[in-house]
Amino acid sequence: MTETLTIALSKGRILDDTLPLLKQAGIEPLEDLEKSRKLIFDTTDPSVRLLIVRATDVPTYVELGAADLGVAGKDVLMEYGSQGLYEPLDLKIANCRLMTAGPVNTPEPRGRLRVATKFVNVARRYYAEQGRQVEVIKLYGSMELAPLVGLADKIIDVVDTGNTLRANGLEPQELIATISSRLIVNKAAMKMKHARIKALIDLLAAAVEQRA
Ligand code: PRT
Ligand code: MG
Repeated sequence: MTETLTIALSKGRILDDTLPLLKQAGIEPLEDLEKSRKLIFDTTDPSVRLLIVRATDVPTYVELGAADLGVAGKDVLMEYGSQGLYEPLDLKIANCRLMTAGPVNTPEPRGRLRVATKFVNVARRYYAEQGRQVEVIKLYGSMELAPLVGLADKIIDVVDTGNTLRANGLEPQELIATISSRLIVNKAAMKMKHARIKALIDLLAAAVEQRA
């Protein structure tokens, strides 16, 4: 009997960069995921299916066992808290940096710093480690706008080229973490389906090596 495996992915850069790795591990979706509105896909391996979820929801699906495995950015994992998950492999894809950013040539305010971000847990931890008093403002997107309209002094966001920051008169400032996407695994699945999951991790690790 072949155990089934469910893998949670998000559309966009994670999907684009993960599909070639899965292909090398012998897993290809049976239809074009970007073109379809479906959220569950069969693959060339009849025992493997793919789920499409929001990037920030991948850890939830995997920790709670709705998916056995998933691919999530380290930024998302830092914010979610990954003690309920295994993180056995750095896929070295969707690389970027988690950074503070603020208006160009603007001195920091004297009092309490206001920081807008969707990474509120990361932000609180980062400034607490520095002993810095901050007010963290939760946003769900378009963080770059916040300093321009006086909502916040700084933002914390992921940066790749920095073009989005520059286009809005902001500059990258402090590096919080270098980010890549990780394979994550449900803890119970890792026990119950160990041989199967270990074999897939090994194939993906080889695919990552080959890409490097
Ligand atoms: O878009 P959605 O709200 O559904 O979720 P998401 O933004 O978390 O998902 P997605 O697919 O955009 O990103 C998935 C993962 O890709 C993130 O968790 C990161 O680990 C990683 N990644 C790599 C990035 C970027 N590069 C990146 N550049 N995620 C987001 N961006 C954003 C950045 O914040 C900026 O607004 O893309 C914009 C362009 O970046 P620049 O610096 O090149 O201009
Ligand atoms: Mg996005």
